[in-house]
Amino acid sequence: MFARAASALLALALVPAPALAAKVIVVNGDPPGVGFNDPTPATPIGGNPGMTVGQQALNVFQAAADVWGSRLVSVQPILVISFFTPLPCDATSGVLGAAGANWYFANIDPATGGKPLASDTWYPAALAEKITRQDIVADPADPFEVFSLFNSELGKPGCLQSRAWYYGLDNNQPANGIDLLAVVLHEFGHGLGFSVGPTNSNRGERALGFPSVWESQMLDTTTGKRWIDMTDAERAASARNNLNLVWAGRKASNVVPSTLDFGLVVNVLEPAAVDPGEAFPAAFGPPVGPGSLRAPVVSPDDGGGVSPLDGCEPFAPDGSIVGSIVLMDRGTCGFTTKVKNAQDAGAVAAIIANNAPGIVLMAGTDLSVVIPSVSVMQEFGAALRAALADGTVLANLRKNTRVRAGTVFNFPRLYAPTAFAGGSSVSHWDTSATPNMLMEPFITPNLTSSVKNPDDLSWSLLRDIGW
Ligand SMILES: [Ca+2]
Ligand SMILES: [Ca+2]
Ligand SMILES: [Ca+2]
Ligand SMILES: [Zn+2]
Repeated sequence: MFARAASALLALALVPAPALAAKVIVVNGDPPGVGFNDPTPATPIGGNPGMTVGQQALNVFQAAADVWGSRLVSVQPILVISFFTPLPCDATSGVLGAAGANWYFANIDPATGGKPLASDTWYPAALAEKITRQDIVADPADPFEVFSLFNSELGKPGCLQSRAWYYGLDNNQPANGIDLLAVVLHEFGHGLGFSVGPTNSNRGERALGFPSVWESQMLDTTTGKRWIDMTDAERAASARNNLNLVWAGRKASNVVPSTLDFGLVVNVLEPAAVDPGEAFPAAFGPPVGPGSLRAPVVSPDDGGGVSPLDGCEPFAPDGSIVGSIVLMDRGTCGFTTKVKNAQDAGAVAAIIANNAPGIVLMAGTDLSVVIPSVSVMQEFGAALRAALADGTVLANLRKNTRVRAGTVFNFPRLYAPTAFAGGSSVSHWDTSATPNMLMEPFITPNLTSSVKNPDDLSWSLLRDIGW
């Protein structure tokens, strides 16, 4: 994800037009035979009537453009140059797409009927044109407000070869399909302004010394400072302050209760000295129910393998686990294997402690899992083990009706893992948001085509920056 920072430009006056839904125009940047011009015959699928792969791709992009266009208001058309091109990829993981504002503008005077931009502040091109109500041309040969790239190699040998783009418009992709519509909606979101912009979030440095329009709404909940008030070093540290960097904009915060589920918490009842731990639901098995699941926590020895605490081997069927919440470490085997081993020994729930910093979300499918399971952070797992070493631990696993998943102080978290991830850190929602949001850094299977609450938070963030 990269974008140019243009230097400040002077404005052109234009005749104002009435406020309308924005027109988002997809510009096909592909050469003959590739991507949008791929002539390979295709069968209509999922509401997409295209008869070639290229036509189906164009239809998906236009659908994404229409979703965003119907939500945003601007008298200026938004030109999105789009390409299918090889992006970094291997057999099991890869970059699906990348996008950004094609230009950032600062200090543009408004046209008639327009409004001024905050001074000395970078705005993504489409938003700058919306607010100032004019076409801002930095380079007549490159008039696009948004650029976007999509991986042309997906599904080919060596690039996520077991997967394929799904061209339907109904979010109904098969298990191996990647919903192109969701990916395009996500990438267009970046291009329209879901990005910290020209501020370098790795080093905290600003382009030409100006903050981006994001910085006044980015709050570090550890220091209580906003990015706009930080030094470069403080911003770089905040970009790595896992779970403690939030979007403090009012519009996004207002729709948190209607959009995000309650968070999960492990409350330790005995011993009282252990603080509660945030918990993250597994993708398999039943959800944690509405009531409290109260039980002793145990950490039984599984008798073998790489570690006796990893739950990868079946537990002895001696009845000692029956009715308990089983604590296991992440690693060595799949999450469903661990939870199934606990279930088979009579556990009522399972807690998997991460073996690395940050959050792990437990993926997997196993319809025979009938007990709820959650992951917790490494530190909390260590606190539980320390308490177990001293004696009995009694806990309840429940929804936290005071905290929405993926928020602090009701502000949604931005993705800020301890190990900075270029292209992912800062300019996404944190993965702890539940249900999964469109603008999380990794695609998830159950996204809708809505960018608005109560399905999604991305439109509300864009409203916070002036859309
Ligand atoms: Ca323009
Ligand atoms: Ca083991
Ligand atoms: Ca999530
Ligand atoms: Zn992204």
